[in-house]
Amino acid sequence: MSSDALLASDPVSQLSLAIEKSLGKKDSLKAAAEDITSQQPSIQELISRATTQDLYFALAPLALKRLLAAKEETQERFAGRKHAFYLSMEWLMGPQMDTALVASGLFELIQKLLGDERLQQLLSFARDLGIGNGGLGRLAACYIEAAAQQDLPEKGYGLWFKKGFLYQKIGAHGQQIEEDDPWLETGGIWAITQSHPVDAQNKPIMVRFGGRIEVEHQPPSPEHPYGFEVHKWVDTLDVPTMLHNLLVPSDDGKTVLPLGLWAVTPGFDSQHYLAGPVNRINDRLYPDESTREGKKQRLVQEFFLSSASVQATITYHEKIFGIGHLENLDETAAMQLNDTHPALAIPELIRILHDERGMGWKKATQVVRKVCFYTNHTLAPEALEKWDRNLFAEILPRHMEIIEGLNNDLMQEFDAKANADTSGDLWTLRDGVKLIDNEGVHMARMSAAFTKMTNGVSKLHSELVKKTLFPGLAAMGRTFWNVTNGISPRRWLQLANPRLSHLLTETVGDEWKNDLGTLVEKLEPFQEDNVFLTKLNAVKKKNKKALAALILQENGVVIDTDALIACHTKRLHEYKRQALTLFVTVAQYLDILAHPDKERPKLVNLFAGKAAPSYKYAKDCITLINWLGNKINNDPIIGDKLKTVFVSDNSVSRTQTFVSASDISEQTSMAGMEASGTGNMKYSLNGSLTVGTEDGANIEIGAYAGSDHFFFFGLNEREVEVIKTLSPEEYKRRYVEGDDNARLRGALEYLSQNLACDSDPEISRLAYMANNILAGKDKWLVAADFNDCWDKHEQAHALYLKPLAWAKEALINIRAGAKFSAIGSVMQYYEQWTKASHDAALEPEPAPQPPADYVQSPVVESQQLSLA
Ligand code: NBG
Repeated sequence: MSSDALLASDPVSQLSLAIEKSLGKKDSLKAAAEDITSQQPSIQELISRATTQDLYFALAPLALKRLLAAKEETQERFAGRKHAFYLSMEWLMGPQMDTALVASGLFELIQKLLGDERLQQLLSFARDLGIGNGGLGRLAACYIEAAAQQDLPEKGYGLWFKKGFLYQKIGAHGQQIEEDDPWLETGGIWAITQSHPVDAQNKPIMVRFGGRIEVEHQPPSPEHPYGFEVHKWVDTLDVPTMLHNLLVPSDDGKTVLPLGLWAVTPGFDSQHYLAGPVNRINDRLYPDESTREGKKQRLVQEFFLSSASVQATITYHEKIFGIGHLENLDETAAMQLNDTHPALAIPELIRILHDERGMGWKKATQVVRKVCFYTNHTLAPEALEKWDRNLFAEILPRHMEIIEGLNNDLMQEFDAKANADTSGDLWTLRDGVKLIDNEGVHMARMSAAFTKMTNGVSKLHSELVKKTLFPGLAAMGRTFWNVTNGISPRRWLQLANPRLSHLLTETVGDEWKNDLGTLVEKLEPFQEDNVFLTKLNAVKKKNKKALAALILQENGVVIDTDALIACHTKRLHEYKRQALTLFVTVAQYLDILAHPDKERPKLVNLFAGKAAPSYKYAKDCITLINWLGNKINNDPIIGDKLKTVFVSDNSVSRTQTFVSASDISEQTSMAGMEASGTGNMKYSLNGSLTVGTEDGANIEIGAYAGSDHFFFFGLNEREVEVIKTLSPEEYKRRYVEGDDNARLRGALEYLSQNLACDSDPEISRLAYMANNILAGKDKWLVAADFNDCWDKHEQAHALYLKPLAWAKEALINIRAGAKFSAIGSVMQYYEQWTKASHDAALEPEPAPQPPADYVQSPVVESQQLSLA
């Protein structure tokens, strides 16, 4: 039997060989399409016999083969150029088949072969890749896509997680159930394995853990008249690496960027005391860190990502400049640290430069400060990573020393600055600069102090990062700047909303596909064009049908496609205040019962999002939403006037369906807490009106739309600071008691009473969520913002009753959303990444000073770091 025939013995191979053969014979896709069609009936027969799964596994390799060739070409073209190495713990990439078919040029052919319905089945067949979770992971994905579109040399690095983050199901009480995400079964096919990544000396890239430090005293020499100490990291657990590469293409498939996901080489086995966490490096994203073991697990994962990526970065440079020539590392590399998960890249780079390549300490820190960049994505104290010193020293003893060294340098620098400051004000900021204190080893401070610059992700957030998070470092002259987040137009308009894309292209041409911002001006004339506005409403209605089908399938609830759909979809967190939307929903329910004849649109309140497995409140919130949904959706008096659903297992794919069908985007965080948000941009770009606080990028979206076209509500960040200082009694008096707060009290009391008497203890337990607020215990100021939030919903509902007026507002918000293209944001980063290489030369190492305990003769001594 020939190998072809052997291969072709299963339906997947038969199909893929048949299509490949035709493609191979023809030099144009059109000709190939004709050829394939002329092979009929055989190929059509194959297709009609194939399951969606067969199609998926037959087509993915065909697309991938083309992308791989394009990746090789891209890499050749970029050889020698400065690269941005983008380090991120998570990448929320979303579906792969759609972009792969488009970029490989196969989309139209496959569409022709399969027809629309089967094509849709194919595109939605697989689970999204399980290597990401939320905000910063989706941002990384949008940015690498944008970099590919712009033909920029970027390489992404992350980790491979076999069990993903979590597969969310909903249990009998309405609670979140967490299962392993089986994404690999379908998603693994998109990764191309590189089994033995090597460095510029052809040695395998290994990541080291544990061990101890040996201090060697070197004898005096002309360069070092007093001798010097070498700190050797020995007896380490050396872990071999491999890479799973995903390919991120531009639409035209001419640029394909690699996203390398590090993994421990299979078969690695050890009896070392760190073997447990090392063996679990590729298990799951964000393991529960409420225990010491969990923390250890995360630190091990973070170092694995950081170290391997730093080594790969150095490899790229040394292949160009030779081993050890690293003073000009910034000519070939900018390393973007996406939050602090990869912050260990800083001490690891210093270790390699200083310990392994013999560069002076001062020079090494300067190189790091030219190469590394840091993006902060949160002000939430619990999310700012701090490591316990002992735990850190146990896993990374040499890095602990390096950070101690950095801390000494930093505090000396601070003290010099403070001494020179005549006002004396600086001293109050000193404690906030320390890299190590009672709380542990501060990753965010280290990142802001020892990178070239730090950015926040919206104007407000960047200001707060500088003023409230790092005031000491700002006073020392560290660079802080802002890049407001952006979203990928390909993912969040073209693929998420083909109907709207089509309408826009038909109306103003397709320039927006490359330059989203052009929609701002081009669409303006259509704000008064009723024909266009009617079409816009028709698009939304069709998209609602797809959403209704999803809700029916997932929740068994029928929704009316004329209803106003309000979406609150994002990770569950107290500061994001899903609870506020939930209380407003209760109030809407009670209002309908009390005033059944009031004129109002039918409403659907949709929630989606995952809660971290150890985050109890967030999980309770999910249970409560489902409990409430059950009550409302089954209340015959309510009928289809109000529906409330929680759609499980939120993902990029699901969010695409939500944003395309939504009317109201709920962005209800307590002001000052949401760094930026990108969901707010996605919903706006697809024509939702926002009910939101003055927080994160809401402020900028609202400014572009105009505040009359944006339902801002609640306290702003400065007011929040004031209200937070009220006593619980005063807070309660103002925001819970009295006639003004009757609606909120009604909702809370309804919850409190109905929950308390529920026979299911899992439900009655939840009464605390209402009772706390009734008692004035309201850290996230839900009560303070409730009335305004209610009012803005009422205004929105009234507007929705006038379809053309509503469509006009939707269009204004599409134009505002068009200001937030990831391409614009990436270009801002790129300008800074490439600027770095034109900086001044490194300062020389300071002249050696005799150490206090200077001794003439060299001695070797070994010292075990205390790990108590
Ligand atoms: C999130 C913020 C969002 C922001 C994204 C992307 C983390 C730690 N933070 O407001 O909560 O939009 O980052 O910047 O994921």
